[in-house]
Amino acid sequence: MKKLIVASVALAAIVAAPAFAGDDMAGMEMSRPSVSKTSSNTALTEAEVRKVDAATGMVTLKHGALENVGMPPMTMAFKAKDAAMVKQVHEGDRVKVRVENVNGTLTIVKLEKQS
Ligand SMILES: [Cu+2]
Repeated sequence: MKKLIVASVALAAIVAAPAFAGDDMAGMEMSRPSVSKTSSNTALTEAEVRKVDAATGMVTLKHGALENVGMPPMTMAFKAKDAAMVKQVHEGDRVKVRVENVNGTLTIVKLEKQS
C-alpha cells in the first residue's frame, strides 16, 4: 500500500511538469466531431500558441480541427485580427480561437485565453 502511494506521488510529479502535453490530449478530445456543435459562425477551436510575432502580427498555433475553413488539426501561422490580440498571448498559452477566411487570408478573428 505504501509503495502504491509513493508511485502515485511520483506519477503526479511527472504529469505536472509537462503540463502542456496533458492539456494537449484534452484538446484533441475536444476536437472530435461528436463534441463540436453544428458548425455555426461562433464555434471556437482549441489551440496552443507556439509562436508570437508582434512585428508581423502572426501567431503560430497548434490548432484543432477548424471546420468552417475545412482544416484538420495542425500547426501553422495565422494572421491576428489586430495588434492587441498579438500582445495578449504568449508562447505556450492555451487558447480558443475562431479562424475565418478574411479576403483570402486565414485570420484569427476571436481569441480567448484558457486558464
Ligand atoms: Cu491549419
